[in-house]
Amino acid sequence: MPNAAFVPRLLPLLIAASLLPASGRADEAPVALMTIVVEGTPPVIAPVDAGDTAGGMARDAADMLTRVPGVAVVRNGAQTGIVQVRGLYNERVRVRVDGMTITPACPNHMDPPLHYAGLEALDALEVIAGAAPVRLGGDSLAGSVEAKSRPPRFAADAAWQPQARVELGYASGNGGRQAALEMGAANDALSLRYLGGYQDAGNYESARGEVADTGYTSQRHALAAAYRHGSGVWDLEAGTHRADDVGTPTLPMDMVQDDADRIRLAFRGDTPLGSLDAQVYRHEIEHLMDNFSLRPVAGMRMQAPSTSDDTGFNLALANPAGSGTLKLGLEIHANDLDVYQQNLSAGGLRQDTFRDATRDRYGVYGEWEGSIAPQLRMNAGLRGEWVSMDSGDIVSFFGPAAAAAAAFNAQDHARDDTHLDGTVALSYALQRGLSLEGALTRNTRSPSILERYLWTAQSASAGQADGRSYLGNLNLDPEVAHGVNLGIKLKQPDLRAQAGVFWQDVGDFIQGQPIAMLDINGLPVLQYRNVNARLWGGEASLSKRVGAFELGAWVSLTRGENTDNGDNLYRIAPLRGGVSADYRMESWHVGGEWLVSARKEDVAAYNGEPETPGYGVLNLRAGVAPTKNLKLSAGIDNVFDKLYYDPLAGVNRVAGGSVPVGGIMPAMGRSLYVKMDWTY
Ligand SMILES: [Cu+2]
Repeated sequence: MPNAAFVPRLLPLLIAASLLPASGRADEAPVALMTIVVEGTPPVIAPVDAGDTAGGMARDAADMLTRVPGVAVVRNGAQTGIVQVRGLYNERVRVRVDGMTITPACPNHMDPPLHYAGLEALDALEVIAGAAPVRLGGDSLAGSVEAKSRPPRFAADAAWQPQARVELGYASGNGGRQAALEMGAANDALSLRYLGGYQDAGNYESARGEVADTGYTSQRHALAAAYRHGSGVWDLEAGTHRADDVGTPTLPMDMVQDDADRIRLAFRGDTPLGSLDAQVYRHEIEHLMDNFSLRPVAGMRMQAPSTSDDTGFNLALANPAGSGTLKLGLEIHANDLDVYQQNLSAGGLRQDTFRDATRDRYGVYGEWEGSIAPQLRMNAGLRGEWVSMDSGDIVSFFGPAAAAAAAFNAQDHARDDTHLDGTVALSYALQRGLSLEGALTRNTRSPSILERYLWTAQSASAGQADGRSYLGNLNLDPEVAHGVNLGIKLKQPDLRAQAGVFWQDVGDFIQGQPIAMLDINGLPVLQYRNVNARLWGGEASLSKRVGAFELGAWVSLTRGENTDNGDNLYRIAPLRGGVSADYRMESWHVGGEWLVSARKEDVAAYNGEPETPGYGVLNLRAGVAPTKNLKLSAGIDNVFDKLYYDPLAGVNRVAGGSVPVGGIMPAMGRSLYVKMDWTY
């Protein structure tokens, strides 16, 4: 019998045109081509198990986003996926992990926020690639990505019930092994759990040979307790994350060790003031990178330790108002960042990169969503944000940097910015299942610590990986983006289709600009400056069920331009898409997908971005569920062992491997994988 659960998991799509806060789930992305559940307005998101995948072995949470229309992943290493939404990435996209805003400790973003979203606990990866409601924005320009861990499961009565879950996986392409374990017990009021995860892989094989410096090891442990009382649920979770020897071959160093600890306390429930959602958290990272542990070193042996501490508080209160719901919220986020470099070939000589740098944010918002006419729904919100930044003086520096350090220290480093953002989104139902959508947005982002306080030219660029040296700028203004989004959405029992287009104008876009100073390679240093930029594009997707067949197709196009000089913006994915077909029965399924990318020709001249050829790659998958609690899956990625290049994977900087220094990173060759998922 065909699987009756065709519904949302099949038809996903179009986060692209999700003008209203329709959310998408990418948690099952490796399974089918389209695995995002989009449920119109208001968002309805049924938790789906992220481990419930019939194929693919994700290396990090960002891996699950590569098939989401409008979303791409910028990658400098196996566990360093940086989310790109409609051409914007890094701090320009608001990414939260269990409600936490995590600031990478690495000045090259080897540890972007999703690095800390453990696969063993991941329940949903909710993506909005279009206009986001203001409650999910703040100090960012595009979309929203929220990684959510599996919520506690309470039992029906006071008797304690054991809970367990085991996941195991292996992929041949990099000898990748992963395991996840969840154990605990719950009754109707209390839930106590341990969650653990382990991942390990060697260098991967491309179609042309082993690619050096691409392995990784990481482990995570967490204890989670939840208490239910009436309509309210208290959640207390504490965890650790340890990553070791994670190669980042497109950057000058590798992530040798990255340790993070976190604790968070959350409450969700009804109160006399309304429906309350509140959380307080602390997330601490210790990061170490060097240029000699995982790769041959030609010159000086260098290392760079860093720490990043995030403390945050979020509060949201929802109440009925008129024909809809009014949400009022407060968000506080404080980051402390310290980074220094050490020259181990010169007796451990030390230079501060950032010393006692702080970046604090205070946001307040009000958002209303509801019907304003029989067929017309609206989401309208305003958000104010205050960003306060400062940096300590530079104390340690290498000899040649003495003058730059003195010049930096002579200036006042404190900077404050005020933002006023807004979103107005409308959805008009033409007929049942068919709607037109439109949204206007204004978003503001203040400069990062790197962009403001990088006082001496360094190869630190939030992971641009262009081999260039960057310099900060104390005189930067915040970026302000104005966007227009239009879309159409069709939702029928066996067919879903969506299409959307967008246009976003970014005033004071922050980009490195060549200045009259040469770096050690003889190239002009790029100093962060305010320019003007424009991004536009669109996405379309289709998902259709014919008998037991599920058919899908999607396409994404994004273009970005520096409108001051006409140059393309750097590292934006070219035209891409895919088609998929799966045959699904009650207890088994088989299927495949063909992913395609156009040649990347719209490259950025200012930092010498290389072009990449177009490609098509075939993946096959199958799965069987012999019992209700057991799922087995297997597949072959890149069936024809094709040599191809991910347009966002960067250029190799590690000598001695099959890829020359300066060569574009090839993608993984043919890889067989098997996975098991058992739940009790
Ligand atoms: Cu790093």
